[in-house]
Amino acid sequence: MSEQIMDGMEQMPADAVEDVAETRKNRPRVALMGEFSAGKSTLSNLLLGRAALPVNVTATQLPPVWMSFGDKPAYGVGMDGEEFDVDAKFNGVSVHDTRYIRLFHAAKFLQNCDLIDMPGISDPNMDAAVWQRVIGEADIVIWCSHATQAWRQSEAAVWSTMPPELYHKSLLLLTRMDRILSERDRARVVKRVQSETKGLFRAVLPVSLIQALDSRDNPDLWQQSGADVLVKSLIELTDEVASGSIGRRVSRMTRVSETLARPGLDDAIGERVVEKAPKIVMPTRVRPRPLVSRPPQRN
Ligand SMILES: Nc1nc2c(ncn2[C@@H]2O[C@H](COP(=O)(O)OP(=O)(O)O)[C@@H](O)[C@H]2O)c(=O)[nH]1
Ligand SMILES: [Mg+2]
Repeated sequence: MSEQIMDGMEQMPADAVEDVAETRKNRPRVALMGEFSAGKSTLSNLLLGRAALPVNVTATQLPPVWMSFGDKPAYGVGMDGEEFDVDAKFNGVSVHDTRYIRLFHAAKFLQNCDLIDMPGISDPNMDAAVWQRVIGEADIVIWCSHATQAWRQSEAAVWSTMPPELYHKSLLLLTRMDRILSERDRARVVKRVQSETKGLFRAVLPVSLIQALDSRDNPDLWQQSGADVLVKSLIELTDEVASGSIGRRVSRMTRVSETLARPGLDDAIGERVVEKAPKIVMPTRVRPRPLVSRPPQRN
């Protein structure tokens, strides 16, 4: 099973790309959110099976990066809806004048859903409007939180401003679990966060993204990293959203008129979706798995 999933995260042969890109245009959109350096870009790279995004960007924050299946060149969309070319490293692209970057990869994982890598929520230089204007386009949120200081007040405060319809469709990832050395402490942090976020997420999932990146060819280590449960939960969730068994994006109808009025915006944003009444789905309980202990890292 893990092998199948890992296989599903490889790249596609070039001749198949166009067909697939055309067949399922309206994929569920998964926004990756959390504080700066919580592992959002590392998670995107893990899911895409390649270093699509720079990690640890310290000097300048990137605007939201919206990734879809395909092989078109990347481009930026300005605040006025105008599209412009960007280079592979997004040089000169600023969070202040770019609404989002569109990025395409023929990664099999992107057949399930689009991913939107969001700027960190805690950067004092970043206006909350940057992520607020994109969140209305998301169906699902994966919130990344450092396990060593998980679910800070600042995170809880931002999450409380999100539409409650997102709660049962969103996952809380405790990243950097490798930094917590004893199994007892890892279990404790998961339990604490589960109780503090009751009803706010579908599941709390502990993961070490670094371990997952290192263990793509080793099913046992892959499972111990937490990535196996994470990828399965995510595929289950995107399937439910895609099949309509749980509702799609909440503020969609209001935003459609807004976005249609703007010339030059990406087609995918202006598309019209018939809203379905959301069905209540009970949170899936996923038991945290013990992670492999690593020797303390010196740095
Ligand atoms: N030890 C450890 N480091 C991680 C983990 N996930 C991410 N990192 C590191 O944390 C830093 C910030 O990650 P990044 O993905 O850029 O965070 P972002 O700001 O949320 O996009 C990078 O140096 C990553 O290698 C993890 O699970 N364990
Ligand atoms: Mg990042």
